Amino acid sequence: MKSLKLRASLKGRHVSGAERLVGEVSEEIIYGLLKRPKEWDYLNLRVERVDKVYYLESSLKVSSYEFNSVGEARGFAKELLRGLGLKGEVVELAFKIVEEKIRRGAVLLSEEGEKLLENVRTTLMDWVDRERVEKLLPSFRTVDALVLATKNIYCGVLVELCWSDDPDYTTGYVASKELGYVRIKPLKERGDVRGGRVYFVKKENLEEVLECLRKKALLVKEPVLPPKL
Ligand code: PML
Repeated sequence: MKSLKLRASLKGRHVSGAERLVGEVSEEIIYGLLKRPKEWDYLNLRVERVDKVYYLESSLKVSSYEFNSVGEARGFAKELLRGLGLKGEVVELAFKIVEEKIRRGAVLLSEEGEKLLENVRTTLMDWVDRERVEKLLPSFRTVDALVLATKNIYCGVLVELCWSDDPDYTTGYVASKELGYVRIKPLKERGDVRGGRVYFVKKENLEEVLECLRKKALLVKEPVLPPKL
């Protein structure tokens, strides 16, 4: 297999990242990646051979909730996180981290709210048949985020909180083994460029989880979807 990773920036600021894990590199795949960033002045595309790939039958189970305001949507997301056993102050910290600034990669927190690591990237994941999955999901962001969150949970992340740094994309999600992939809209106001990811992990599993997130190549076969998304 081949791993393709694209990173683009504008005036020194990261604007787009995308990756694919494919049998063969085609012009179409490269072109598809190059079209991703809206605007850039630096773009890097890295191609690497990957010798061992693991397969997963199905993604996290997807559900979707839409609210009238960011306040209500965040309230719902916070309730989900508290329902998983996280303390109120730790949940608030996770939200503060995502909305604090534009970040590269995820911030890893322990269940007690201790900051374990920053700038962590989940990498080497894709769909077995991406083209088919693209037709089933509402946006390319969902296509990427669902496979990323599925890999996170597979690797031992307990809970993930995420929303995009794209000012036009306000849907975010909470993901965990128990909850699945819960899409929540709007987790931020339109026009806001802040966004990011927080992963909760057990401190004692940190090294193992990181090794998996960074090194284990994973292809997912089926997205598990509700009757209506
Ligand atoms: C991102 O852009 O990195 C986050 C995307 C969140 C996708 C939420 C969804 O539509 O399912």
